[in-house]
Amino acid sequence: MRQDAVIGVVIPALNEERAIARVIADIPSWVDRIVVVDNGSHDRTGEVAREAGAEVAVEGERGYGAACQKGIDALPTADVIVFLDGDYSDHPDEMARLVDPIVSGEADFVIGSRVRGTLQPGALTPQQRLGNWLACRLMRLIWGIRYTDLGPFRAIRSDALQRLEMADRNYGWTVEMQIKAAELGLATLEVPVNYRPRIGVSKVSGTVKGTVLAGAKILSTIARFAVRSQAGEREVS
Ligand SMILES: Nc1nc2c(ncn2[C@@H]2O[C@H](COP(=O)(O)OP(=O)(O)OP(=O)(O)O)[C@@H](O)[C@H]2O)c(=O)[nH]1
Ligand SMILES: [Mg+2]
Repeated sequence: MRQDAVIGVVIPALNEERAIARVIADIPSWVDRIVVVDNGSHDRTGEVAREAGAEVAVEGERGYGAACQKGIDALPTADVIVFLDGDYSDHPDEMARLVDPIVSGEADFVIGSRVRGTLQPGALTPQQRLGNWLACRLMRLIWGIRYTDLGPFRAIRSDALQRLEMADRNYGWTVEMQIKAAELGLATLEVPVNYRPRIGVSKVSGTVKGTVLAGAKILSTIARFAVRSQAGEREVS
């Protein structure tokens, strides 16, 4: 069934020259296109990715969401889009777990949950685990949805993704996708994925600034959508 669908992978990458070739090498051979979005790296990320066989798109605006959007724009003919980090924390060889429920028609959107899988020591910081837990708890209270993670390794049908009209340009991207998927009633599934410490220097979770900025953006995104959904409910009632 996978061969009947065009599968595209988007890898946002900022200064990942040490990790990116390994990420690409572990992507299953049934994937049709791999787009590494170089987000203004100062190292050889783009060249290394190209040498490893990926297409490279360049996004000048810094930010995880901006990079993901650029990758989507590069894959207009894909039926399924998989998002994967470029730091070798995720296990690309586990991609079938995410893609198979979509090509079989069971799900529109599949999130790899690192909490349900095996987390190697040090792969997620305590602050990240707390932040993820809190975000998922709030989403459950507000929207009644049961997510366990905001994991970056995820797959979605392209037509469903278009309907989400994603807008966030940085750290709110993953949570925005999950909230909008719930609001639109997408068939969503969580599957366990394993997670290991990144290769290279931590940019977000290992720094105080990154942790605070990402945490604040995730919580403010939840608050903004909660207010909007309350207002929407008042309008219809
Ligand atoms: N931080 C950050 N990452 C970006 C950006 N653009 C692309 N990325 C990539 O997005 C992915 C996730 O970023 P990471 O830095 O791994 O974030 P994290 O997993 O929360 O934290 P660490 O792995 O500890 O740095 C990586 O593949 C980055 O290279 C950007 O503007 N900022
Ligand atoms: Mg990472």
